[in-house]
Amino acid sequence: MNRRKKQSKKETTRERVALITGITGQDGSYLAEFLLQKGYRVFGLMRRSSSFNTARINHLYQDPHDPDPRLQLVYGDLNDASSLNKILRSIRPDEIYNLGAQSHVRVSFDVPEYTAEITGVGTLRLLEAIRDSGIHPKFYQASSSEMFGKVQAIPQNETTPFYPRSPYGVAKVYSYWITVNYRESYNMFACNGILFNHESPRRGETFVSRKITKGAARIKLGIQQELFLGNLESRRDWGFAGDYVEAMWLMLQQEEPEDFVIATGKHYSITDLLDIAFEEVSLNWKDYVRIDSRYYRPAEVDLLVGDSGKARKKLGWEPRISFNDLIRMMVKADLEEEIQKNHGTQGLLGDKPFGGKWVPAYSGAELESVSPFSR
Ligand code: NAP
Ligand code: F7E
Repeated sequence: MNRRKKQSKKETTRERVALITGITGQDGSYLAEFLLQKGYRVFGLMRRSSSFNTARINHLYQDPHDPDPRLQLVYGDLNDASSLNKILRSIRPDEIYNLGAQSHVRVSFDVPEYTAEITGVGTLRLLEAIRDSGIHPKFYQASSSEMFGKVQAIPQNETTPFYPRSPYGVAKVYSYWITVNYRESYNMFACNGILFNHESPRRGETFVSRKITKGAARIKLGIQQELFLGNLESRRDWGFAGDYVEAMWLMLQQEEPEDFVIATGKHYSITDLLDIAFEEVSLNWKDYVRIDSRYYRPAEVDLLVGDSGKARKKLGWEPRISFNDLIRMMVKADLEEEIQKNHGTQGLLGDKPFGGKWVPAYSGAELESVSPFSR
């Protein structure tokens, strides 16, 4: 408690340093923007990849030869404790945001062990690295509404029991409890943000929202003919990622570390999402959507809807962007991106884009990897 108070006092007088794991992901990119605007020096932990994985943060990139770069990327991996130790000792961050994860629920059934390693044990590695380094940063853990799984109450809040329905959900429950345990055992300022689904034009292309908005845009442009989806009945509480990263930061600015549910409190089905996305391109989704059972999960989460009353009251947080506006924004962004990518041509949103001649070597089914063993 005293240490925490002293820490907050110090923070007002010195430049704040943040470390983000998962900086190349959707949330990492929005959070990096947000913290840079607040004057933080931001370090991003990035894993080595044979192809570039920095598309979402290229606009923030600063030449490392710059005498005072505000954003710096460091190689590391949540699977590699020695890299985490080294990074923490050299950077000595004031705040750590653990957003890195194998974050795809369907894929977690294909790679359950890897998901447990990164999404679960990765959090423990980071917490241990904090202890080993002897620093006292505030710690944010990206917990998930998927932990509620087969929901035990509607809506879900901070006291709702967990019932995860996927290897991903189970791994997140581990990370949630190890974060609570380190808070209670070692007096760490460690918080869980239990975030419900949040999307944006930067959302990974195999999550259902982006798959649909991209599919609608590509179908409108004549690049794709069909869109293959799984279960259209499930319902989710979808918000805008840009709103949600602010909540992460607010949690770490409190006097005491606590866990918070972040959600809009409204839920919609996949068919609602389809209605809005295809209406934006003046098409009827029923003419294009096909069901592919490979996109079903072995165990589904039927309904998630959060009660973020605690965050609204204690953090003063609320979502700004509505579901309708979010999906329309994503479709518009995908139209622009596809036009740029496919011919750099503007103004081709007529009935027969590309003169109706361009034959795509691509079908919607390729958007999401599927396992031959999947049901
Ligand atoms: P995302 O776009 O899938 O980003 C995941 C990030 O983790 C990427 O930067 C990825 O790097 C990185 N990563 C993956 N494996 C790693 C490893 N072994 N070591 C280090 N980094 C690794 O996910 P997101 O939507 O931004 O979500 C951010 C976090 O919030 C995740 O932990 C997710 O599980 C959680 N969450 C998300 C939602 C949501 O609706 N978006 C809701 C609740 C919780 P690459 O770019 O190299 O793949
Ligand atoms: O699926 C159904 C699917 O993959 C949403 C992650 O960010 O949010 C995300 O997990 C729903 C599910 O997100 C397809 O069965 C139908 O019911 O977009 P999703 P998710 O599983 O809710 C939570 C909060 C996280 O923490 C995760 O990291 O849509 N659905 N057809 C489909 N889903 C996908 N992906 N693809 C389909 O074709």
